[in-house]
Amino acid sequence: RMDSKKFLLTENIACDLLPQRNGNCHKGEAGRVVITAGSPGFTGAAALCSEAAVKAGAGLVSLLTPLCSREVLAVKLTEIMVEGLIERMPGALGGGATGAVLDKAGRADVLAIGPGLGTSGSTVEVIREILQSVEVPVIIDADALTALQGHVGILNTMRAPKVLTPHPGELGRLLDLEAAEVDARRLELAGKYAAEWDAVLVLKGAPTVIGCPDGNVYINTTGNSAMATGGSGDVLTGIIAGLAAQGISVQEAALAGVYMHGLAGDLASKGIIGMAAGEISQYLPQARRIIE
Ligand code: NPW
Ligand code: AMP
Ligand code: MG
Repeated sequence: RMDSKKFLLTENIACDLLPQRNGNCHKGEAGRVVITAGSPGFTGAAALCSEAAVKAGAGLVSLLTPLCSREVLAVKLTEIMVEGLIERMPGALGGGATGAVLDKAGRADVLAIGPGLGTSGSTVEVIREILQSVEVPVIIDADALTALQGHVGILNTMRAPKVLTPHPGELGRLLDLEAAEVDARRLELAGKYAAEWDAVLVLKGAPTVIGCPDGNVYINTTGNSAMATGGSGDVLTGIIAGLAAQGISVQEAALAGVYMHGLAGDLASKGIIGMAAGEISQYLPQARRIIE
């Protein structure tokens, strides 16, 4: 049986993991992120995720979204490049989207996939095809996790290093367990399935726990209940992608990212209920300064 250890995820650990930047670097060296996210009614998830990657320090962020969501997102997002993906029906990705995402991701440092992307049949197929072929590190969240329901075997055939960021409902879907049971067994399940899937498994909640491929588990010490608001998780995905693009491993990015997300949420909300998820991103530079 694997000897799994448990650690508190503290500021010192996060500090040691944060990416360093050369004073003379240019945007292409500061990390290229590709995000595949959004669909009608869920454009906010794509916007929150993309903006968080910028505020986590990524040099260039591209958003690939179903064609019918492209214009609204291009209006919403200023620093982010927005491209439309071919659709089978409005909001449902067509087969040609797979190659477009793989091509773009192949020229980037990291891919994040899932926030607000939708769960229509053709979208789910495209997500699975992308995961089976992608070669750059990938952050798998939200609807990309749901696309793996009944297909978790894909995780063991993937070549790319990967981070999964489920809440208990999403991990429960993959394991055929109730969310309440996942919540109650969070430490055990995070370590067990991180090892089984050779993935970094960020099981979100209070507290968020991070299982590593070696079976070790980190317990986060930042964050508060003001973060229980729509879009908080989409922000976390953008942070982890933004950090992973800056030259650290997916495990380092997941650990530093979870810590920074919670700290930015603490700074933004001051523990007072009524924060909007996008405010977390605005406090990321300050959180980074505190940790460094
Ligand atoms: P219940 O009934 O609430 O108690 P889903 P989702 C259960 C996008 N978003 N945390 C929960 O139980 C996302 O990116 C877009 C959360 C329920 O049965 C996704 O693409 C936004 N849930 C899509 O919406 C802002 C928990 O899991 C189920 C839980 C759907 O994502 C919002 C919910 O999971 C959102 O981010 C826990 N700790 N424990 C936007 N502005 O565009 C149990 N559950 O059905 O995957 O729904 O997480 O909202
Ligand atoms: P999602 O459900 O995908 O939007 O993710 C929610 C995010 O907010 C995760 O990062 C959670 O850890 C965080 N969060 C939600 N509720 C709390 C809470 N009560 N305390 C701390 N963090 C929370
Ligand atoms: Mg989510």
